[in-house]
Amino acid sequence: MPRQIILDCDPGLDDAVAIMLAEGNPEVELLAVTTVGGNQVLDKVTHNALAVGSLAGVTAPIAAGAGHPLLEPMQDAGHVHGDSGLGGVTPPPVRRDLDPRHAVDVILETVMSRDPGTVTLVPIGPLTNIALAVRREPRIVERVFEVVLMGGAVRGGNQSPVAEFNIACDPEAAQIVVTAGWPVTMVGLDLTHQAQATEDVFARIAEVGGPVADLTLGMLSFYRDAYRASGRLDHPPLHDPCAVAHVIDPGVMTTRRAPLQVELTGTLTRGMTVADLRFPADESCRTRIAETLDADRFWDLVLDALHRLAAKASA
Ligand code: PIR
Ligand code: CA
Repeated sequence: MPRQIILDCDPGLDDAVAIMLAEGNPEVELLAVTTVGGNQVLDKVTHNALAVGSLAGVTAPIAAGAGHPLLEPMQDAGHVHGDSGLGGVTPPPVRRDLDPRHAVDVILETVMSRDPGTVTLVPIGPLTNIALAVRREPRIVERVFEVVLMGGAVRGGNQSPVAEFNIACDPEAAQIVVTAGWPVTMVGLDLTHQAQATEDVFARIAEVGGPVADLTLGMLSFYRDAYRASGRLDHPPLHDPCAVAHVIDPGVMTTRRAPLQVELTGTLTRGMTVADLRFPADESCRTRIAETLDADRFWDLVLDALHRLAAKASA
């Protein structure tokens, strides 16, 4: 049985690759793709989800959610993901419809209509939709199998010295999600910075060929330039596919159980994910932090998915 997931995203260059990994890997079944304002405004990320979903052959519903965080003003990451949210590439043509429902309704209807303990939530943008879903129907907390999110950081952020972008965009939503009581695995920057697209990765993607590889290379080139321009990393980290990879193959990374909360009131530290790593956490602790990535295994998963999508597209 493939793992059934809802991918809540803000595409976004690395989100686009996460969609392709989820669609291209037979171990996961996409039940829905939902969008949230983050890397770009809601209209743009929703368009991008439809465009990437069209190219990848996503048949699951795609639905738009919250355009603004619960409390913070909306701030995008156009400096990294470009004005369109997909970097410099021309998005593929949209060949499918947007689901008319709100993302929160899609999440709730999907989780509540399926067997308990079967649906995994994979949020890879700000956590606004997931927090709204918890508040609207708290019973989803017992019903969801687990939440595997990309966000947060233990050893240093990208939006501030201590806060990661997805959490910093909507800290209140993040705190609702990580303290809800369901199992949460936080795949944060500590882990995702080990998923850097090196020259070798670019070469392997080029070998895939066809529109899927062309789109991916176009996006990653822009993403690489953005990381180099900021002086941060020479090889861009593919944050969001790491969360999907964990669902496909938990052995692709090590995780550690740790109590987790989000700082909401610090003047310098708002949006920081505070994990208590001082002692081994006891068994009742339901939050985990991702630590070490098996990068070779990770890239094999990404490349395998791209090959499958390319084969599907040319079939
Ligand atoms: C990536 C992101 C935001 C800012 C930067 N500099 C880089 C997006 C990614 O889509 C990912 O989900 C998360 N936010 C990483 O911080
Ligand atoms: Ca994202």
